[in-house]
Amino acid sequence: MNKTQTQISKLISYWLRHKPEDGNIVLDEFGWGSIEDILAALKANNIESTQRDLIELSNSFDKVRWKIDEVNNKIKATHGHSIPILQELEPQTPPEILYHGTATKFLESILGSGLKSKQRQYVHLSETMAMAKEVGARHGKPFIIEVDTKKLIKEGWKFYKTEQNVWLTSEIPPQYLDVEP
Ligand code: HQG
Repeated sequence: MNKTQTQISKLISYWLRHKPEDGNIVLDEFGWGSIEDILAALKANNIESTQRDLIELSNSFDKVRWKIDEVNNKIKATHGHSIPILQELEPQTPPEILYHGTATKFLESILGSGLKSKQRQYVHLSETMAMAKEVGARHGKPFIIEVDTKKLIKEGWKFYKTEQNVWLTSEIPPQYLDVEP
């Protein structure tokens, strides 16, 4: 993916996850928007693109970020939302341990107030330590927190699996986190 492609994909993800109104895009309650609207919003930014281009762009990512419905010509972000969307997915039983990748500089605060979703609707968890490490490295020196999902499910937490091993859940208080700084 060249730089321009990266910029285009970030712009689309920004509309789909955070600010659809900036692109005059209307998302439904599940976060779906019409591809036509996205293409029009790109055009308003002097970017000529087609549905096929969007599919190719999506397929070029290092991980799944968008879901494209080619029958109904719709697109949605699979995760990362700050705008509230309803989950179409049923909650699923995750592996007994999931991992949250963060940065060492956040540890003290996480130990005090737990894992917060911050700007996002959900806390994001990974199935593998390797992926959690990558997620954490976006913020600084990575640190991986193990999350005991079995215990949380007993206490009523729900876990949603997005397309590619990204799990979404609600905020987690510190007593449920296995953190040894
Ligand atoms: C941290 C990317 C202080 C949290 C990724 C994280 C993911 C706290 C940061 C997805 C805290 C928020 C989401 C507390 C949590 N005090 N810091 N109490 N609780 N934090 O970017 O999970 O590549 O909003 O640990 O791969 O890093 O864009 O969340 O470090 O799947 O598709 O606050 O975004 O996906 O950062 O990333 P973020 P995240 P894409």
